[in-house]
Amino acid sequence: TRLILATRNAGKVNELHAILADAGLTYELVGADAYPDIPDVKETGVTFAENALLKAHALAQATGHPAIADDSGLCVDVLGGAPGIFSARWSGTHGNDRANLDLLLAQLSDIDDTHRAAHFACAAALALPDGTEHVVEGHLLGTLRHTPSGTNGFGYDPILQPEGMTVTCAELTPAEKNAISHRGKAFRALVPVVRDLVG
Ligand code: ITT
Repeated sequence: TRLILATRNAGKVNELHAILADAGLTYELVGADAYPDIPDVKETGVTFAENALLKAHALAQATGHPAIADDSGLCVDVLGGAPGIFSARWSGTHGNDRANLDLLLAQLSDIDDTHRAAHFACAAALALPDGTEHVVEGHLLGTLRHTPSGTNGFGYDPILQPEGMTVTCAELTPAEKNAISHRGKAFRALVPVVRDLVG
């Protein structure tokens, strides 16, 4: 069976491939790059789950194959959950990780260590061409540093220190991060759903 992953991020494809293989599931997993003629769907949802479902349904409809999509971001308690679904474009330009991180740190400059709780969230959705859908969420709780530390990962990894740790996500190896991350948890939670609905 062919399974489409609604992302152009090769790292995400590899990560999900490894998780499915660990679970003994052997699908032909292909990223959205395999379908260059299918336009990216507008992320008009107001939650991670809505956006993940929008992307998964669009790809399942367009390809005729089961599709998986994820939507993720950083939610800061003292900002009422922002940047949230706007994490990738918090500074205005989509995907400018450094500008996004710098703006967030500036916005939190007056906030002391006891009020810097935040979490990464990831919604992972599976949609079938017949309209069947399922969505799961994973979270990674932590606190935000005042200055970035570490060079691994991407996005807000250099400032999120997971609960119970003394390093940031950007100081973890990819395997260490996957084991605890919002995306790792969501993708692993999706495995039994894929087994049930796709077979
Ligand atoms: P897609 O092609 O898969 O849509 P994307 O990077 O645009 O990739 P995501 O929904 O995966 O979109 O991520 C949204 C933003 O949230 C991302 O740009 C980061 O700023 C932040 N983010 C999400 N997961 C993160 C993680 O594991 N570590 C650090 N930052 C993360």
